[in-house]
Amino acid sequence: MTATEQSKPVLRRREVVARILRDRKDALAITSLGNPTFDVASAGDCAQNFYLWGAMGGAVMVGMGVALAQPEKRVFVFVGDGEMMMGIGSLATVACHCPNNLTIVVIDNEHYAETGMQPAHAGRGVSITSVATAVGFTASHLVRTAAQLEDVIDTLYKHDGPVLVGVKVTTDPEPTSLPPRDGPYLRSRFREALMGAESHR
Ligand SMILES: Cc1ncc(C[n+]2csc(CCOP(=O)(O)OP(=O)(O)O)c2C)c(N)n1
Ligand SMILES: [Mg+2]
Repeated sequence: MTATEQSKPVLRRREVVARILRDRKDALAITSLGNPTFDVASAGDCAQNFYLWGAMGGAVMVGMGVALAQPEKRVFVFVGDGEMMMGIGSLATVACHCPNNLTIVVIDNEHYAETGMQPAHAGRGVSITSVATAVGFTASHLVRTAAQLEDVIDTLYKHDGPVLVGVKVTTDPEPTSLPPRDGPYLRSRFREALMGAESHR
């Protein structure tokens, strides 16, 4: 395989997210705006999902708060590479707090797909997984193939400490998959799933 072939992503984002969440049990999922929200909804909308329809750059910090408040549950944050770069400093904050149940999955298409596929940092030599390592993550992996994804699944669910995995995916269009958009409804649904029906009274 040539260097050019190797650098062209082959994984489809919907398949990657569906695989990661296949055996999620009671794991929680926080998503960044746009396509990562659609990926997670496509894998199965449920009360354990909390979608951020805005707040670009904030998803990792929301996920860290949930992880610290729910130490018995695995908390996944699915973010785009653009979102992750906007909130890149949040990785340092995660490393400082070191929640042992937080897993960040960067769906890295090297573009801002949602707004028209403008080229982003990750396609210009910026390595998000290297930033995670540099700030102190003890598990940070780059995934380019289905086999590499299988190799990290256990780590994503079981690593004792924050995990970041960057998954290089294609820019191929995916089918529309729109979950509920109503913020108060999503908040109440998520809270009830964690704390019971009386929690918001
Ligand atoms: C503060 C802010 N700046 C810009 C936008 C516009 N915007 C919405 S989604 C998006 C691109 C997100 O890219 P990425 O996180 O990589 O997700 P992708 O669609 O590529 O999967 C942008 C720039 C926004 N919503 N908020
Ligand atoms: Mg992107």
